[in-house]
Amino acid sequence: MFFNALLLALVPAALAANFPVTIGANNTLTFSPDTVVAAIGDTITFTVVSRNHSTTTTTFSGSVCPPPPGGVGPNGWDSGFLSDIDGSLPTFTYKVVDTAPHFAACMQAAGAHCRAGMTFALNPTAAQTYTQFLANAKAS
Ligand SMILES: [Cu+2]
Repeated sequence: MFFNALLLALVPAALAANFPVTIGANNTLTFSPDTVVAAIGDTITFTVVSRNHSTTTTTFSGSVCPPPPGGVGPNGWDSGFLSDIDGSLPTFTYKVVDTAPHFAACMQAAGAHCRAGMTFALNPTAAQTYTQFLANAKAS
C-alpha cells in the first residue's frame, strides 16, 4: 500500500523530461540545440558557457531582434543577462506550460546577437518553423 502510493507519487517526475540547451558553445553566437520539442511539464535548462547572453522570447516575425525585456508572452520567458565571463556557467530553467510555439533569442548588443542567428525555438510548427524564424531574425 505504502509502496504503491510512493510509486504513484514518483510517476509524474519520471515522465517529465529535461532538455539541456547550451548557449554560446565554443564562443559562438548559438543555442545548441536550436530547437526543442517538449511536452507540458518538461523543463529546458539553458546554460551559458561563454561571454554574456540571454534567452528571451520574442515575436516569430516583424520586430524579432532584439527581444524585449521580459520576453514576449503569453507564457514566454526572459533569463536576463547571464554572464559566463567569470566561468560560473550560469543557468536558467523554463518549465513548459503550454503546447504553443515559442521563439527566443539573445538580447545582447541591441539585437546584434539575435540578427547573427542566436535564436531558439520551442515547439515550432509547420506554419511557424525554426528556419523561417531564423530568416525573420536575420532580416529584422
Ligand atoms: Cu548573445
